[in-house]
Amino acid sequence: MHRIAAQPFEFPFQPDRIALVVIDMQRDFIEPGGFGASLGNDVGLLQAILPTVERLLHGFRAAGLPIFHTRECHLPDLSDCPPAKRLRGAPALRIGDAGPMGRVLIAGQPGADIVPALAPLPGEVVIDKPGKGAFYATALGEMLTGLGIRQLVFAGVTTEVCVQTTMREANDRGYDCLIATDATESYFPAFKAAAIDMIIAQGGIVGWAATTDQILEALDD
Ligand code: TIU
Repeated sequence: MHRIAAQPFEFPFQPDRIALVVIDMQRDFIEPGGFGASLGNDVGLLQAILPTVERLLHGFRAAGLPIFHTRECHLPDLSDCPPAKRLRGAPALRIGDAGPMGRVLIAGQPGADIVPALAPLPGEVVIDKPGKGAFYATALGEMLTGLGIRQLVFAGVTTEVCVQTTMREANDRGYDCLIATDATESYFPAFKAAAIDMIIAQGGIVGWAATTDQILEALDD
């Protein structure tokens, strides 16, 4: 049995059953002028994890393990965007509005693309999702089942919104879930810390947490 040093205890790593899920590393969340900035957030905080996510991607690629990328985005006619999501609050730009990176959070627009440094390679799956969770209204669950995947390593943004929502969805579906603590980030450092604390509390009520180095060390073995 392979193991990854993790919190709250070692993660029982099964190399033939594990995949990496990189959540929403999109220009709309990470670059100025996108959705994240329109909500009043400092996107600079998120840019800091790009090299770490890249290292994690390289580790999974070198080990020949499956990689899934997600993008939060909507159809151009907004038919998959509930008014409750689009109209809430008073952002500088709403979903679907024209901004400096095209229409905000719309599939096919420059802002919805994954940042160039983390661009998916051929053979890696890209899941477009209308919700915060990657299982809701997508084929992710069926694809993972088809590949026999039972364990998921999570990276991406933001920790307490799309990463945590997806991790909770996966946990309820029976996956062993591990979050890479230095390959995820929030616009709110306290929320990132709290989300990770919540995941590993109560004997790993949602899953495990480990650093990228701890995960890569196990992949190297
Ligand atoms: N991807 C994701 O986390 N979507 C968000 O809207 N996050 C915020 O923190 N706003």
